Order: sequence, then structure tokens, then C-alpha cells
Amino acid sequence: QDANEPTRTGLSRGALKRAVLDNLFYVMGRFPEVASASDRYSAVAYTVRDRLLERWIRTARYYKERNSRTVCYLSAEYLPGPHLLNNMLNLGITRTAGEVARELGADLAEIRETEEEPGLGNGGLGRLAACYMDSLATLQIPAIGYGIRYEFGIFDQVIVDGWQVEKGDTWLRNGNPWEIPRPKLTFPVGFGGRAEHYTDKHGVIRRRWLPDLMVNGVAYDTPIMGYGVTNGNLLRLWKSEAPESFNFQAFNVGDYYGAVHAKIEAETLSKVLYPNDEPVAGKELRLKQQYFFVSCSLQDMIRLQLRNAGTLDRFHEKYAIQLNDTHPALAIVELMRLLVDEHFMSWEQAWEITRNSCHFTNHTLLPEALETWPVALFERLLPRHLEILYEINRRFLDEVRVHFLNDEERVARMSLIDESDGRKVRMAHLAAVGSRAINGVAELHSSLLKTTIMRDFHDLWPERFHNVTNGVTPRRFMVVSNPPLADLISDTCGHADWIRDMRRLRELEAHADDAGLQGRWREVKTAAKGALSDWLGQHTGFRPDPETLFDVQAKRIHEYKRQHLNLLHIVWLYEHLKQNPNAELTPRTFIFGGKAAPGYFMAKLIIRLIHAIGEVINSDPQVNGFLRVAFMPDFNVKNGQRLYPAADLSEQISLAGKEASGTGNMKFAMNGTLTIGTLDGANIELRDEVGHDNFYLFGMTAEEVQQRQAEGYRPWELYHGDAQLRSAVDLIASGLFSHGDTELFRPITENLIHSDPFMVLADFHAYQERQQEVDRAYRDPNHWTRMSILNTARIGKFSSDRAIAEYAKKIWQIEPAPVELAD
Ligand code: 26R
Repeated sequence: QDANEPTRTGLSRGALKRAVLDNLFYVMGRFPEVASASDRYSAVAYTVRDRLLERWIRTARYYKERNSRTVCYLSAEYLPGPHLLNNMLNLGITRTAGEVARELGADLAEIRETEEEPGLGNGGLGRLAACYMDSLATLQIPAIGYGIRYEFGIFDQVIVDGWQVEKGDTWLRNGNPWEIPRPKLTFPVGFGGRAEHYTDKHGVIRRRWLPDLMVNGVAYDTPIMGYGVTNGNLLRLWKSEAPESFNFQAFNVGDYYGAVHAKIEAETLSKVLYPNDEPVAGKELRLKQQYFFVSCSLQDMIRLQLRNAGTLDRFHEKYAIQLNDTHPALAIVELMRLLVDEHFMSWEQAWEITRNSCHFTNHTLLPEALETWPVALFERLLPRHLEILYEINRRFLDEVRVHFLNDEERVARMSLIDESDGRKVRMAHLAAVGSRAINGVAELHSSLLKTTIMRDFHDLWPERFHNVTNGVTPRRFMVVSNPPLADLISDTCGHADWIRDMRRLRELEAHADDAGLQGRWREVKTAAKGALSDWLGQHTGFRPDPETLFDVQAKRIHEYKRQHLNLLHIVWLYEHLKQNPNAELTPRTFIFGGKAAPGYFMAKLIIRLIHAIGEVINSDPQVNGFLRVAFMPDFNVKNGQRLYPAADLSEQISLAGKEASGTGNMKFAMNGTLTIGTLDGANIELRDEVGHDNFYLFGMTAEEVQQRQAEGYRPWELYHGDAQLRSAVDLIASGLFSHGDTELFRPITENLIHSDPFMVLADFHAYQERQQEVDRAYRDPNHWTRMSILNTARIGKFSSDRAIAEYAKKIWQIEPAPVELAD
């Protein structure tokens, strides 16, 4: 029956094979003998895409007919990772596709390596958006993810002489089979100019914006399929282009260069992702990017609602807009402008609609990462929006004054404008004022929100505050990343339903002591370690021994995440081994991965230090039987997928109160990795779930940190008072790791001794002790494997399916809309 199956939609081996050959010929214009790896990849990708489209279009039609309530996720970042295997999994054709590839003389593993990932984000926040898109589709919730189609995503990291060097990310170089350009779906976006009064045809005096620059946003759609369901949602990313009319104007007056220049300026908007998770103070282009994508997205929602309902009166019933941090918070002002200025709605009704459409997630408490924009810049780019913002603020502050009589200090604290040093727009305040619900991303984080940066808002509107603990998708981070583990779990449980219902992983618990399972569990882990070692060998020249304990810290490099705490421990171990050559020590490989923001000096120096320490330790035969250090270059989604399955120990060692949630912690634990960690972010909940005996806890609590800070923290006293700590810091300062250069790492050692804002020294001792316990525990393989199994068995809570189900119920009030495939 294979021969009769339609080539574009059939899932049988015959249909898939015909489709791959067809696509190679008709899309790539190649025949098999001359096809490159990239041609083969594209032919397979187009084959998968055709099959997605059928389901996707069916979904779109169904949602339209039912006029379903829809989640609009607004995020400046998305990190979906490679699409091919994920889409195959969701369609249920992974195995057949592998066979087809083999029959055609190709190898799915090689094809998979060829795929470039869309690096349209920095780290946790962007990857979370991608996990949520996956779960929304799987839970059959109508959703559109809106964002920016950056031409250059996060830079590729290469290491030269131990330093990070950034390389431009050219992910679109070989085309992108997953996206569908919609050149007809474009919206104009204005910048600059001025606002003015005018009299409309009814004689009413109104206000309008006359921008002096127009840019077009063009939609590029990527289908996001659910796992094992027909539903497919939409990731709609905007690319900026110059409007043709604008070009011609300049051209006609003879200013050819001016016309070309204007075109380039317009296209600059969506050129490049800002590679920072720290603010780049007042960067005009970033504000433009934010307004650009927010405006396109809202115009798109309004278009759809007018088409379906004919009026905007029930906009908020149709759409639940989720603001992924403050980056899209301009949506609140822009929606007001569109409703009032362009659709002639009253202020009161427009505000009612706006405030009932928007919801805000905060992702960080770090004061330096809270967005503000200089009023002068805001006014120059968005003069009409500033007027609207002032009016929102005026009405809001009146409300504050009614609630809290004679408390002008509070009014100043809560204002949307910070008047303290230069006037600035506070984006978090705007997001809070314009949203129905405000949430943090882990229990601790949500409660700290209420007592720190959002305290005044919590006083005013306690009912608006929620917690939704983050989650990650088991499809990508277990099934796609670690097929042998997924198969072993399904085998043990007797079903694969856990992939959709992660709580069912608990069924593994009954087998945690089973010698048979333990043996197979270890085999899976060891094989993953071997594969990672091979990859590291090929890419760095150092191939770690898979027999050693793999101790992994992979995340953006940041002082609050304390990669340097990990390093101090390594240096301590090194000294300890040098002084006690017969010390009993479990052989370990410390593996680091992560990018530093290009302008973050300390983070880059930490990368240099990792390499410096590695160089000395790895080449010292006195210690290198027990101790090795590796760095995985270019940590991204694709490389993460190699890392999570291979890790024995996961480092989640941020200073308590600083990491909003963390999501790497969950990805590691899903793959049977034990955690050494602080009581920070989601670690706390993770430890409660997996059991306190199966988690290596150390360090101060957030409360103790606050207390310590209040008392006055004096790291130099710790340094002088603790000989082990001092000698570790001193060894780095001595130049031993820098060929005698005592200057190179001084910024790190001096900072630790004299300021240590993230209290590395205060937590050092507890960390080092807990690491000794890890060391002992790993020597008992059955015990260790039992803990590893229990981590996986009890990780169900951290599925993004659970997180999205909570958003759907608590925040959005939205129901699934299941799409049927058969007619
Ligand atoms: C202001 C701007 C430059 C900016 C600041 C901060 C841009 C990006 C960020 C990154 C923040 C918002 C971020 O990624 N936070 C992370 O969000 C994850 C998902 O919720 C959390 O797991 C993680 O703890 C948190 O750091």
C-alpha cells in the first residue's frame, strides 16, 4: 500500500523515500550522487515539513472556525534548537526515517549534525519560550509565539588560547526549510516624528502620531507541532524591511544613495540579537527592536480579531498575551495607542481591554538586569507613546494616592518614571500596571518578588501575584537527546505514556534497587559519556575518560552563577593531591560550558581561568589520573543535548536568591544526573521532589544571605581566617596557572578578597565538604545508580506540560482545542 500513499503526506517508508528523492531533485536541484550533506539534510527536512503542513493547516482552519481563545506569547528571544529530530518524534516517524536514510545510503546521525540551530536567544529565558511553545502544542492549546527573526543570532563561541572569541552566527546561510515567509503579511511600524491634534470628520478633536520613519515587518512562520497530536501552533517571527514607497520617494528626487541608505537602516532592525543578559544601557537599537516586534504582533492580533469578530470590544476574551519579561512591555502602550488613536476607542474601554489582555512574567531579581529607558530616548523614538505612558502613569498614581493617603515617597517609588538620576522609564512597573497577572518562575523567586522589587505593587494588588515554577520539555531533553534512556524507561515501565504524562515516571521508583535496571542504567550513562568524550576529543583535542565522574557546569558565564566557586574547589583539590599523593579520590572530570557576554570582562576572564587551570592540571601526571578539566566550546541547545545525558553531577551553585529558577538543573536531573546545589531558584523544589537524600545541598539560604549582607560582609576576614581558602586564592594569584603572570587573574582574586559580591568565599567551605561526600558516594555504584534512577523517577513536576497547564488554568483561563486528523 506504500506505493499508493501520497508522497507529500504519507508516513510509510515508501512514501518517505519517494519524497526524499523528489525533494532532492525538485527542491534542491540535485541527484543523489552529487548531493552534499547539506543537500541531503534539506531533502529530508522538506520531507518532514510537508507532513507538518497538512496538520498545521488543519489546525489553523479549526482554530479559525471555532474562533478559539488564543495565547499570544511575546518574547524577544526563542531558542528552539534543531527542528528535524524533534519534528520526526512528534510525527512518530523517527524510526522509519532512519531506515529510509539508510536505504538511501545516508545516515540520520550525519544528517542531524548538519542542521544549524536558530540561536535566537541568550539562555534560560529564550529556551523557556521554546519549551513552552512545545508544551502549548502538545496540550492542544491554541497559541502563537511572536518574536524577531534575527538574521544573526547568538554568536558562535570559539576558544583561542583559552580566550573566548565571538564569531557571527550565520544560521540562514544554507536556507531554512522550517520557515514559511509570508511576504503579503506585513505591517508598517513607525518611529520618531511628533504627535499632533486634528479634527476628525465628526468634528471631534483627536490626537495622532506622525512618525518620520516607517519600517515594514514581514512575517516568517515556523510550525510548532505537538507530540503525538494533530495540533500545530505557530511561531511567527518578524523581519524588518524598508517599505518600497519610501525607497522610491528618495529615488525620485534623485537621492539614490539616500534611498539605499534608508533601506539598509530599516533592515538593520532585525539584523542581530543583543548577546547580553545584562543591560546595555540605553541602546537605541534595542528599544527599536522591542517596539518593532510588539507593534507587528499587536497589529496582527487586531487584524485577526477584526476579521473574525468585526469589532475589538472582546479582544481580551480572544487573546491572552503573555509578556516574557519586560522586553515586550511596550505592548501595553502600543495596544492603548492602536485602540484609542487608530480604532477610536475611549480611553476607559481601551484600558479595560489592555489590562485584561496582558500578563507579565518576571525572570530576574538582579537590579542591574531591570530594564529602564532614558525618557529623552523614549520621547525621540516614540513621542506619542510617551504621552500615553504619562497618562497611564497619571491615572495609576492617582489610584496609589487613594489607597495610601499622604505617602508621596511611595508614589515616587512606584511611578513609571524614575526621577532619581536622569529621568527613566521603568519597564517592570509598566508591565505590572498593565497586566492582570504577574508571576515569578519558582516558589522562592515569586515570594522574593513580593518582598523586594515588586513589594509596593504587591501591597496594592496582592491578588495579581502568582507563581508558576518553570518546566522543560521531556520530548527534547529526554527523548530526542537521550533515546537509549527513553527506551530503557519505556521498557521498564511497559509504556511510553510518561512522555506525555511525566508524573508516570514515578513507576520507575519500584525498580530503583533492581540490579538488572541498575546495570542497564549505568550502561546507558557510560555510553553517553563515551559519545561526549569522542565529541570533546574531536573538538578540543582532549578526550575525557568515561570511567571518571563527569561533573558538569553548563550555563551562561556569570558571577552570580559562581563558576569561580567551582574553580576554587578544583584548585583546592589540586593542592590537596599535590600534598597528599596517596589521597583517596574518585577520579573526576570537571566539564564547563557557557558563553560570556562579549562586553562582560569578568565572565570572559573566568573562561580564561578555566582553561588556565585545565592546562596545568591536565598535563601534570601527579594529579591527572584523578583530576581533569574540560571546556565544551559553543554551549547551545544542540551541544547541551550531548551534555545532559553524559553528566553524573550537575552544578547548580548560584548564590541563594540570585537565580530566578534555572532550567538546566531540570534537564540534568531528567537524565539521571545528581545535583550539587544551593537553596536557590527551582533547586529548592527539585530537591523536595527527588528527596533530600538524593541531592547534595550546601550553602547559605537566601535569608542568611540577606542577613549577612545587612551585617556587613567582609570577605577578607574569611580569606585570612581559612588557610585552605587562602592558599587556593593565592595559588591563582601566584601566576602558577598563567606562566608566572601575576596580573592576569588579579581582577578575579582581588574581587574575591575585597568585595566578593556573590559570597563565593562564604560558601566555599560548605561546598568543599559536600563535594567530599559526592566523592565517597560515587564509589558505591549501586547506591549512586539508585539515586540517579530516583532523580529521573521523581522529576515529573518539572515538565513544561505541568507549567503550561498551570498557566492555562491560573493565568489565562484557556481550554484545549483538540484537532482531529481524520476527516
Ligand atoms: C535587560 C536585558 C539586557 C536583559 C536582562 C536579563 C536581557 C535578558 C536577561 C536574561 C534574563 C531575563 C533571563 O534569562 N533570566 C533567566 O530566566 C530563566 C527562565 O525563567 C530562569 O531559569 C533563570 O534563572 C533566569 O536567570
